[in-house]
Amino acid sequence: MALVAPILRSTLQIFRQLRSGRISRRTAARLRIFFILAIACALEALLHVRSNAIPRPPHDLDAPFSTTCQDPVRNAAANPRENATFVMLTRNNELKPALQAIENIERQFNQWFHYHVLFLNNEAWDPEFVRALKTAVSGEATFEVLSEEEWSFPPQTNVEDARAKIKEQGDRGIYKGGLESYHHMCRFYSGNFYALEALKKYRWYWRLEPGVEYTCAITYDPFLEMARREKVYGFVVALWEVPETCPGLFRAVDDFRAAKKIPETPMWRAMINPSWMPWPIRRLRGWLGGEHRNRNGDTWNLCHYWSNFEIADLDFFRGNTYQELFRHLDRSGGFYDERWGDASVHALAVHMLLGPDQVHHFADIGYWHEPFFQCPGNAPGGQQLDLAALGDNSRSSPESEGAIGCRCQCPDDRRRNNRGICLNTMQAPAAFHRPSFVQKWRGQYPYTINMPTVRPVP
Ligand SMILES: Nc1nc2c(ncn2[C@@H]2O[C@H](COP(=O)(O)OP(=O)(O)OP(=O)(O)O)[C@@H](O)[C@H]2O)c(=O)[nH]1
Ligand SMILES: [Mg+2]
Repeated sequence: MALVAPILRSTLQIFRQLRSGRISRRTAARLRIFFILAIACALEALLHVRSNAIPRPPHDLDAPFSTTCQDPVRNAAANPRENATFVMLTRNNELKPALQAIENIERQFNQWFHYHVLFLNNEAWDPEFVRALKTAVSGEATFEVLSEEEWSFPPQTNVEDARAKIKEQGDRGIYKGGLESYHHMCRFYSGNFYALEALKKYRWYWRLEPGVEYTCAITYDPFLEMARREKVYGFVVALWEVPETCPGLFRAVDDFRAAKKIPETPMWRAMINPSWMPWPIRRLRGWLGGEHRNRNGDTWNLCHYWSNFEIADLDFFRGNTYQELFRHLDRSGGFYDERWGDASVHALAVHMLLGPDQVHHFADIGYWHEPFFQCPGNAPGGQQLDLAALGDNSRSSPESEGAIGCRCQCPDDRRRNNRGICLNTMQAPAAFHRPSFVQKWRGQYPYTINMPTVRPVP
């Protein structure tokens, strides 16, 4: 207060003198200082924002794996299966959507490649479920029940307090925040799944959910291509997180990053909205904390990969740093005090620990998890009409310019029904071709930013 009053008095005096047209030498000097300070602050803020810019790589680092139909029978015969499995966490009462998802992935992919499917449940399996799903999978299918520790609160949790917080999130209308089982699910997929005994022998996993639909044929082996191109994490849809579910998550992850001295790479910066506030105010905001804000006063842009689809190298999650990160988050209580989602935890970890060439956007995969979809459309001249394995083409969407899919049945003419802002922001470190400022301003984000080159695999 002692400082604010004289500043206010001087400001008033300056205004009075400006209005009267008679500016004293003292006021002129004050004005000069004021303008110099204002310009310095603006320049510093500009420099801060510029220092967070994502450098453009010399060429695109992540092209689609395929841009036409291929012969799936030949592809399956040409290479042994990767050390990989599908994983579906589901409940007995989800028999119908689980069966639908399995029949769909079998028709679009697994009828040729016969990968194993691991079904997980937190309760004893219903024999009817097991019988129906086992019959539907063309590879091997196994059914596991999670242990109490794998599907519950972390040790040392005050369960009563945690339940009260969950109830309070439900009362506030936070999306699925009031469902204890949903919190367990998010915690499980953030930290416990990769350590399961039943998954130990596998290196790769493809996450499947009941009710999802693959809308195009996948005629090559995504696991094999991930391995060949040294990719670690693959996704189809990138979106904004629901802000109310995780106000403290970004701070917790960034504090971990800073404590471990993990550098702020372009990948990490792709998750950040740099603050336009001048340095002292920015640092003050960082010190005071606040939702989605780190200690520098910058905020998370809330972008994340929609983890209901995920093809990933499990060794990434099993690595020491990811496990330490999970333990750090688990100890902080945010999986229950808030409703931290595994999608955001994975995405922040991926952007903290991986390089831009290790993440893959499956732009050629058609995928629908209510309410969002991506559908690449049908590649002109690339539909392999004489290939018996792909069957009849009569129900496919028409071929369209620039499309890269195989035998897709897209829900409508659009390639996706979610805005491409997060996709473009998160892929910027890998993208030589990017939308221009004008395109961004008009909201025109390309469907896939790294087209059309498919780099040959050595
Ligand atoms: N066994 C079991 N599986 C669950 C439970 N809750 C969720 N799951 C599974 O966890 C996965 C994610 O749950 P969803 O309810 O689909 O969550 P979501 O995809 O984040 O949210 P939606 O957009 O509503 O689908 C699905 O495979 C569910 O079947 C549970 O209590 N028990
Ligand atoms: Mg779901």
